[in-house]
Amino acid sequence: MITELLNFTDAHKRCQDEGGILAEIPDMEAQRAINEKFPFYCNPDIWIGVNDIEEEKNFVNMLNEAVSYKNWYSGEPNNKDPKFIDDDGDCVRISSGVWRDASCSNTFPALCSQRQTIECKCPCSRMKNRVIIKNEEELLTKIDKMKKELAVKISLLSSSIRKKTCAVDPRPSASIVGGTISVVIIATVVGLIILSDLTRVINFCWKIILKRCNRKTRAAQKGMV
Ligand SMILES: [Ca+2]
Ligand SMILES: [Ca+2]
Repeated sequence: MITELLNFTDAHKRCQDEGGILAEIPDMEAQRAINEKFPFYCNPDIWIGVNDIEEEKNFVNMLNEAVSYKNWYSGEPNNKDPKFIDDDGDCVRISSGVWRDASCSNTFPALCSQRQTIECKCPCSRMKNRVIIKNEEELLTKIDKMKKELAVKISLLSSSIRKKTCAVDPRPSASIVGGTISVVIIATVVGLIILSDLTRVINFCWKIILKRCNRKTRAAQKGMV
């Protein structure tokens, strides 16, 4: 709701500034709700998003669509505004809970809706601050500037972050440390495997030695006999 007294055009612009448009009343239920929220004995008339500016008696909403629900006061629309005799009545206001066509130059509060406008059917919040650069040189300068702003200083990254980001680590210490750690890990694993089987290896060798000793002993005994 725009409470400031504005003419029809300015009221619509203000609604657009708020992200909407001058509101259309879709049905009787909505009209009743509005009349309850803004009782006529407390408020002046209110602009709504209905007009016949383009074609007389062809009342449309702010998207230039035909208006299905209408709530005219008896005798309206008459293309007249008692306060502006010389002007046409091409813009619609709620007055005492019903509609009157009135001069668009008149000033009233306005009822806005959040419906998007024809000029901005895409997400308005994103398009609102867009900057269009048509000059190629200016565009390239802007891209270079953004690159510098977004560039990451690789030298400040830790080695783990470098690996995650696939950034090359040019530091000699990184490759030396990495190589040393790899060798230590491999040596440790191999050592553990050997240690775990060492007892079996010793027993196996000891059995072979004993067998050979026994054979030699038996051969010697046979020779003596
Ligand atoms: Ca009219
Ligand atoms: Ca009228």
